[in-house]
Amino acid sequence: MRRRFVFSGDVLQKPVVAFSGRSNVGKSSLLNRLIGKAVAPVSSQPGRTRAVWLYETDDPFLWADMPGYGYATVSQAQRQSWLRQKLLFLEKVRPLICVLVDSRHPPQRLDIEWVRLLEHLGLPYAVLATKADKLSQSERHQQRRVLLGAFPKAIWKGFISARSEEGLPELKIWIRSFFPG
Ligand SMILES: Nc1nc2c(ncn2[C@@H]2O[C@H](COP(=O)(O)OP(=O)(O)OP(=O)(O)O)[C@@H](O)[C@H]2O)c(=O)[nH]1
Ligand SMILES: [Mg+2]
Repeated sequence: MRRRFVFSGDVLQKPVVAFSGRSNVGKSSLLNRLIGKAVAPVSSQPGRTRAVWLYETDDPFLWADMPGYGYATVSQAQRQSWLRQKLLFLEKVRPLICVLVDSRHPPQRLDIEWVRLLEHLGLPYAVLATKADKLSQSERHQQRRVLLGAFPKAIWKGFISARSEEGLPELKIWIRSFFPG
């Protein structure tokens, strides 16, 4: 890893892949696995990532870890401030977005609203069903159908696990192919 910095509204020199989703869904854990180093702080308490953090590696693009949405433990003022920062980031940077959803639950209202916002802005997005290590075969089967129905416009979909590393090689290949150096 070369450096990490908070998005401050400046123009960036490289394209960006960004990880978004509900608080605690596993964004920072996934980023650490993909980069191959524990650079992003992880916590079992929601609301750990408190700004849009950018990570520069040897890849020809930047990785972005975003604050989560959807947890009442975070104050209303804090949520508003994160939302403003996230909107500025989406509009100015126009990243490739990965929307992480918990594979054990059906998509939540806030996930659907987030995806609608991305579609409204014309941003391409992938849907990653996280913590797949916790799914039984029958749950996986069921969830596959639910996700296909809920996110027909996603340009890539897959089950992933930062714990077992399921799905990560394929995801890495797909992200890298999106940004040919
Ligand atoms: N079983 C399992 N647990 C995971 C996985 N990925 C993350 N976790 C756990 O989920 C919790 C939240 O992980 P984070 O990576 O901090 O989640 P986040 O989405 O970045 O959360 P915020 O920054 O608060 O929005 C931690 O306790 C992780 O250990 C996974 O693939 N499998
Ligand atoms: Mg985080």
